[in-house]
Amino acid sequence: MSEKPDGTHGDPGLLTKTKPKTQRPPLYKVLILNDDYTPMEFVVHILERFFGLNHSQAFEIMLTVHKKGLAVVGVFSYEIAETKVTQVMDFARRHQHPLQCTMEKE
Ligand code: TYC
Repeated sequence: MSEKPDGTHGDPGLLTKTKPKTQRPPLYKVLILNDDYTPMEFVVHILERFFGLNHSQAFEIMLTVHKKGLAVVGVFSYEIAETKVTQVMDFARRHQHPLQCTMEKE
């Protein structure tokens, strides 16, 4: 039976509403990984510059990465996550630091 704009199927006496399925786009976590060479201040700067964190948030996340090995720095749509990873990797490479940034489906 064809669906009417009100979600019913023509006969007002029949309550056979079709629930509209709203598909949410998948989200991606962006992660920063620890290494032994990238200076702490450089990581803090990256977190402020590319992830809009304030200095104390950036410092805290940098310390988490330093102690635990990695941390999620944000959750984004695929395109935004990919852009952040590229920006971080390019910036780190240009400054000759081995910092690694990756993304992972949530
Ligand atoms: N471990 C680094 C150091 O001691 C600091 C660091 C923190 C590096 C976080 C990378 O994602 C990182 N200089």
